[in-house]
Amino acid sequence: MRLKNKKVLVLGLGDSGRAVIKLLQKKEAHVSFYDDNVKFFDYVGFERNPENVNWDLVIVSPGIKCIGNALLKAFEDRKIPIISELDFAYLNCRGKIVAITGTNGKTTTSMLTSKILRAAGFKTFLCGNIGLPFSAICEKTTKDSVVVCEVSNFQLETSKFFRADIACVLNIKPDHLDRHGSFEEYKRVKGKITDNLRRKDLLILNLDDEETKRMVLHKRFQYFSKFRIKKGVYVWNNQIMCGKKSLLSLNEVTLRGEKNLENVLASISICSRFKIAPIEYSQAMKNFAPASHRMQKVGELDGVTYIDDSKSTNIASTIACLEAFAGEEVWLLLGGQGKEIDYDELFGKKFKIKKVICFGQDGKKIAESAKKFKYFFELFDKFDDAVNFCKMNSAPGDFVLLSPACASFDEFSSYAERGERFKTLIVG
Ligand code: UMA
Repeated sequence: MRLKNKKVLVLGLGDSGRAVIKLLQKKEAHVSFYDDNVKFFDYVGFERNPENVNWDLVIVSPGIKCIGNALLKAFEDRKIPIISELDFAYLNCRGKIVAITGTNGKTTTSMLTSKILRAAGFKTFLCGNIGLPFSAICEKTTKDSVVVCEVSNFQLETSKFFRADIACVLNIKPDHLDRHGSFEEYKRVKGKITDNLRRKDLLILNLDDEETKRMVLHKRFQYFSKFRIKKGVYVWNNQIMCGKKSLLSLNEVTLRGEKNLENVLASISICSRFKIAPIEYSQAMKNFAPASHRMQKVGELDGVTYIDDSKSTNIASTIACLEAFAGEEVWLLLGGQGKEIDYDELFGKKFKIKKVICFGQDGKKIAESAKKFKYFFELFDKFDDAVNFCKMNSAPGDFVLLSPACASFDEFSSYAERGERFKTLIVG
């Protein structure tokens, strides 16, 4: 992508914006940025009135909402090209791209996929929503490298060009409705992952998910399933099969819960396109630890087990966690900044929960729903008080799950910070 001497505006100065700026500077573009909260940045100018400049290109960070954005509308009206950070990275990438999206499980699947590919000798880059912007690594790729990119709806929203050689959609459940406005719109944006697929590209879908099973938006697609199916990757006779070939025994899957099994099936579906020997799957699975704050045991205190699932920021993810711990005596820490989601869906499932501990901005709404379904509950304003209550009142053999179904931004800068705070309150 040639941008020498072109006037380029970068919107948002987070990790994505900074990676984009770095690459633009290498390309000798005239770079400026605009950010609602940052007014100064070494080496690059803050643009006070960006709407008045005739930009050659505008590149948008994922955190910036596009619908109803007056600045972007002004650029659009003036026919100034606008692309997403994901597009920009894609246009500067030389390797094969594996794009993994879905409401939940993206990070685990991306990590496991890259681990298997690396173990099998592929030059693999892991990037995207997982934390390292695609723009930070795209220039390092060569024809023989594979980029495993975790793709979020926020990244897809403004994307026009992004295309994957293999695209995988794990599941679609209501999430980020505060940004997208409705589940229909959320689904539409998710579907954008298929927009630019070429005939030879592959779309991998979860047959066990109500939404993704209907998402056959591309001719060349393949399903995976926890049940026996004729084609694709599936479970049969305690084995993970690809067609007629067994690739991994279920006994070797160390991750807990049905949803994690789906993540493993998705990874194997992707990697099976790279003709990898079964032994590589076993090896990769053997030492695979999911990222922090995902159903992670943080410690045991007075016989009580504490689980950090702070990454569960929507109901579907919390449901998956509760399913994984079914049969245990569970205290559920639920709350934070809500995403305009109805909690009746969770409580209506009649999970066995000893007590629901509600906290944060959405605490009251959660408590009302818990009450409606006759659960015992407690309500706290602050996260710390909620956790301390569990510490004081739980009994040996109990499990305390932090699986909040909400974003963390009412009290923390990220779900990771919330998870770390939980850990500190438990193990010091
Ligand atoms: N900003 C504005 N105006 C706005 C919104 C933001 O000026 O309306 C500015 C902020 O002041 C800030 C900058 O934009 O300076 C932040 O940009 P950003 O929100 O795009 O954040 P990045 O640091 O670039 O991180 C992004 C992803 N963040 C979001 O999508 C919100 C990270 O995903 C991702 O890891 C990173 O790019 C690298 O690819 C985080 C996330 O929360 C983990 N993702 C959501 C999720 O997983 O649910 C989608």
